[in-house]
Amino acid sequence: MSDDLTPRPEHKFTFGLWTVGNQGRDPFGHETRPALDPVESVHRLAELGAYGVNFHDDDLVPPGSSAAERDAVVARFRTALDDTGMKVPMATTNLFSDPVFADGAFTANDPTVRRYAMHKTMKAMDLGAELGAQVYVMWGGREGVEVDAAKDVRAALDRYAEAVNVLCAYSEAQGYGLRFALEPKPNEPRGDIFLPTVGHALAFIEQLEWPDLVGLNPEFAHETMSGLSFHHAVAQTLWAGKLFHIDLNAQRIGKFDQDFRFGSEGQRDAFYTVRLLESSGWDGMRHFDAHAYRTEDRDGVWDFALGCMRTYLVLAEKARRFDTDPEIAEALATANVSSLEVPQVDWNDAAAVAALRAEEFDVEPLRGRGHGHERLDQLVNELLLGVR
Ligand code: GLT
Ligand code: MN
Ligand code: MN
Repeated sequence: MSDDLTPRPEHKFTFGLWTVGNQGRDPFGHETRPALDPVESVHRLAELGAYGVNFHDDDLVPPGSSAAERDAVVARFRTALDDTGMKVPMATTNLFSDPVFADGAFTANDPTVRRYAMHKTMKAMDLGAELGAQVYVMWGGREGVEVDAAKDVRAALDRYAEAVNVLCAYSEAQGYGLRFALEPKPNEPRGDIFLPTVGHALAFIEQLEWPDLVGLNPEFAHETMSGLSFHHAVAQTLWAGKLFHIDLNAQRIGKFDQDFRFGSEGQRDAFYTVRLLESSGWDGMRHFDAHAYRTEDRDGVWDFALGCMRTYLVLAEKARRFDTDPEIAEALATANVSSLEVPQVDWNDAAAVAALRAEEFDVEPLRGRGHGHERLDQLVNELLLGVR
């Protein structure tokens, strides 16, 4: 049965091979699910209505494969894509699992490790471009420290920028035209990771050789971990013209890296995020970087994947209702929300700036006014709880 909550390719939902393929291993326990064939993931996700899949180099081509083995894997995967119509909009590199990256990849103290990390990324970019990827995510999971004495942070940022510049140069030279999306994360697996938040990463981009080629891949869980608002992070990324990709999932503040099903926690932040994405006209992928609970078998994995997509569609529907509900419109007017869009002073007009300085204000009537936020917020609550 198909309804408004049935995912369809036009919704642009994507999953990483590593998400549905997650086997439930954690720092304390072994795998609870068998490995999943990427070809099966493509077929199952297509049946559920997804648009595409993304991967790390090692998710698709097992490390250590010969050139012939690689080509065979890619050919079989391409057949699955062709059979299902699924796309590969994004690709990335695993620069975190191999112990060679224990001290970092692009920011490892050892120059050979840094060169190897750039080389591995170039090969992964070849693979991604071959399968149609247009966005290249860079999550620097090992770019960080536990021991501050062992790393010069400013030198590490120089080397991080060097790597991004080199990879931009490679993409342009090959004619790949990739847009790079840096993914901030504050901690896990390192004690402190470089570029820990959206704000840090946005500032970093401005120091690069080709800032226009580089944007962000913010993740719900990563901003939430530090107690920050994901919706605000995405809004600022959009405002800067830097939302190149997005990782949707769920996370509770202060907990370990949970990567839960989208909307399973933080539903209000998820709602405001979906409303922002839908109302901004952003045309990127609605990508889920999450995995099923460790308690789940294969069936639970597909319940998880469908759940991510359905919750997005539920929240998009709630956002439409928010925008058409007359009582909410009235409460928004009371809160004077649209007035924030009106600029007050042209800073290029010296007379206007001087006039502001000369202006006299009677602010007394502005004090002690009610802004109606309680009523507005309760209306949002009731909308989300399904009683309006
Ligand atoms: C890893 C990480 C994610 C990143 C992925 C891309 S891999 O699962 O936890 O947040 O987005 O490298
Ligand atoms: Mn995560
Ligand atoms: Mn992520």
